[in-house]
Amino acid sequence: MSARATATRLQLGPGLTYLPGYLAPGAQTALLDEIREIIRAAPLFTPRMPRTDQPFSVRMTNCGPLGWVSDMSGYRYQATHPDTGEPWPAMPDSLLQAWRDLAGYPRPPQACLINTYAPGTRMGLHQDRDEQDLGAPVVSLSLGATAIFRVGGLNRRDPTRSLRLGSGDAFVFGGAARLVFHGIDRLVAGSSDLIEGGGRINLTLRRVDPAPPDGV
Ligand code: MD6
Ligand code: FE
Repeated sequence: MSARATATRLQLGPGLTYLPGYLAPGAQTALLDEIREIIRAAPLFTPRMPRTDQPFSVRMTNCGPLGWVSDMSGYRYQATHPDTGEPWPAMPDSLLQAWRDLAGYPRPPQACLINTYAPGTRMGLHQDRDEQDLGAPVVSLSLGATAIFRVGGLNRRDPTRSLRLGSGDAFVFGGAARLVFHGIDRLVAGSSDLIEGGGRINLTLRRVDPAPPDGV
């Protein structure tokens, strides 16, 4: 994947890095093809909120040794698809390369959560805190329609700011920002024709297992 190693890295705050246009158009198409292949092997599922059983509006799948799932029994990582019971497909080299380039962390990612958005879907304000290794960042890559991404602070009620995440943009949450609240308010209609129907895909690469005692 021809990621732009020289992409602009905007430091939005301690631990928050935004790389607009990190993936060149050809790299976006190549990655989208790889994601479609993964979805064929590990079909999209609709996660449900623990306790309330309310469905998410976003449909998901994963690749890598572990995948993030959510249902009545809670949020967790597991090695198999919740519907098919099969192991998740392998993480493509392009994603491992993006992690090496952006994470600044010596161990490889263990999970890539693939979130798919149709127009009209959103993702409520949340923290990513189901990983035991909070020393590793979360690396996000977006494809397709631009999303209005809201980023706040460590408390749900902290002030937030909004950012437009476009196709090919990368975002890294780490260090002091690893547990900030964030969410997707909406997609911007007509912003991209990479994905038919104005859809969007977001990939988040994560390290899950506890860090060894030496901190790496
Ligand atoms: C999304 N992203 O962009 C949702 N989480 O669709 C996330 O929830 C996210 O972008 C952790 C780190 C970066 C992210
Ligand atoms: Fe998140």
